[in-house]
Amino acid sequence: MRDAIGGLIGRYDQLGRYLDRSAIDSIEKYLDESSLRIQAVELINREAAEIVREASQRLFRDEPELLLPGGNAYTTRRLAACLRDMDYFLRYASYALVAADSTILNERVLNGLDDTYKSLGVPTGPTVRSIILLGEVIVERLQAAGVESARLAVVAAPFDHMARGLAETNVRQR
Ligand SMILES: CCC1=C(C)/C(=C/C2=NC(=C\c3[nH]c(/C=C4\NC(=O)[C@H](C)[C@H]4CC)c(C)c3CCC(=O)O)/C(CCC(=O)O)=C2C)NC1=O
Repeated sequence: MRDAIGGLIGRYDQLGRYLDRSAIDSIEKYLDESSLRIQAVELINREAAEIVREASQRLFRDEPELLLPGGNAYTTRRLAACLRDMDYFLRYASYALVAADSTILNERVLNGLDDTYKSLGVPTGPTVRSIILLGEVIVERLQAAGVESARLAVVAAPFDHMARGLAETNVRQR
């Protein structure tokens, strides 16, 4: 597991170089964003269950056939697996948010996920959508708490990363 500062220092160490202007700029950016990252993670920790519920309700409102016979989230067992997956996405996004580094998402979440989903018939499109909806619900709650919209790309980033990663492996293999 890597974080933004550890990764940056590692790169400069490997080159045997002092931190230059661009390194200092990235560190300053990281520090400027840090209170927002903490605020987002605190929100997630406090409201994880409601965030998953809200995002899943939006998903099933848009795609009600998932819950009907023949749908992948049909039966309580599969619905529970779907909500659990959303909870995984949310928890790992919170780690990536404090780390300011999305590498952990590749290693722990995305690696092999597409194959698992294919073998179980879990549809990629709606799963990608569930990830984006989780990010949207959090962004809306932070906006409601008074955070400027322009600063919220940082919070959406890990969700975008997972959504893109899952959508891309899917496109590549088709
Ligand atoms: C921490 C990293 C991690 C992830 C991400 C993960 C995902 C994951 N989701 C699974 C199943 C599943 N995932 C879903 C998800 C959905 N079905 C839908 O229609 C919706 C679109 C969607 C929810 C948004 C479902 C329904 C299953 C059960 C499929 C089945 O057993 O038939 C499985 C198969 C094994 C199991 O059921 O536990 C894995 C490994 N496991 C992990 O360890």
